[in-house]
Amino acid sequence: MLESIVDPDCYIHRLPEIVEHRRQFAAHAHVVLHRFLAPPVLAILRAQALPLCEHAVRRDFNMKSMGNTPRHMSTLGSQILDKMMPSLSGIYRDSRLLQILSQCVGESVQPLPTTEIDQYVFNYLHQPADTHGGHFDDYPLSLVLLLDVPQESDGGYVEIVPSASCVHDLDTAMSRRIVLEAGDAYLLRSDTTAHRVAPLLRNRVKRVAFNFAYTLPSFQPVYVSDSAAQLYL
Ligand SMILES: O=C(O)CCC(=O)C(=O)O
Ligand SMILES: [Fe+2]
Repeated sequence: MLESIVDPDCYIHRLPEIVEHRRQFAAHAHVVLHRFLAPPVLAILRAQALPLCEHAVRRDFNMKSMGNTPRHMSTLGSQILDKMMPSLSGIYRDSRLLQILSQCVGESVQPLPTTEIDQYVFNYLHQPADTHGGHFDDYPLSLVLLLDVPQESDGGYVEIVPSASCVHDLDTAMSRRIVLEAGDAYLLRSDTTAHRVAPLLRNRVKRVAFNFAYTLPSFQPVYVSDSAAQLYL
C-alpha cells in the first residue's frame, strides 16, 4: 500500500530549493512543485485513480455562491474516497508531506478535521468544455496533485488572481496562467486567490487531479460557502 507520496530523494528537500519555494509562495500566492510525484508514485496513483474515474459523480451546474461560475466535471469527496482508496487519508496526513508544505508556507500546515468532506477530493475533467469554474476555497491552502494533464493548447490549465476581490477578476488582465504536467503539484493560497481550471477544448483529453485542503493555526474562516457540499456530497 502506498503510504507516502514524498520522494526522499526529491530536490524539494534541499535548502536552496526550500528557500526559493518559500519566496515564490510568499510573492505569488502559489508555488509549482515540478515533478513532485516520482514516476513510480505517479504510476501507482494513476492505477488507483482508474476506478475513481469510473465512479466519479457527474456535476453540471453553475455555482450560485461563486458568481454563477460553471462546474462541468466529475468528482468524489473524502467520504467516498475513504471507502474506495483507504490509503489516501494516511498520504494526506503524512508528516513528511506536512513538513514540506510547512516549509513552503513558513507556518505549520495542518490537515482538516476528518469530518470535513473536502479534506481531499478527486476532480476529473474528461469531456469537451469540462471546467472547474472560478472560485475561492473555504480553507487557506490547497495542494493539487496532477495525474493527467492536457497539453496547454487543449485547455485544462489553471488560472489564478491572488488577493482577488471577486471571482470575476479571473476575466481581467490580472489573471495568470499556470501550466502543469502530469506528476507536477502546486500549492495555492486558495481562500484569497480566485482560481479556476480552464475548459477542455477537445475530445479524448482528460485532466485528473487530487486536491488536498489544509489549514493554518492562524486561519480564521471568514465565510464558509456551500460549494463543497454541492460538489462533493
Ligand atoms: O484542479 C485544480 O487544479 C484546482 C482544484 C480546485 O480548485 C479545488 O478542488 O478546489
Ligand atoms: Fe479550489
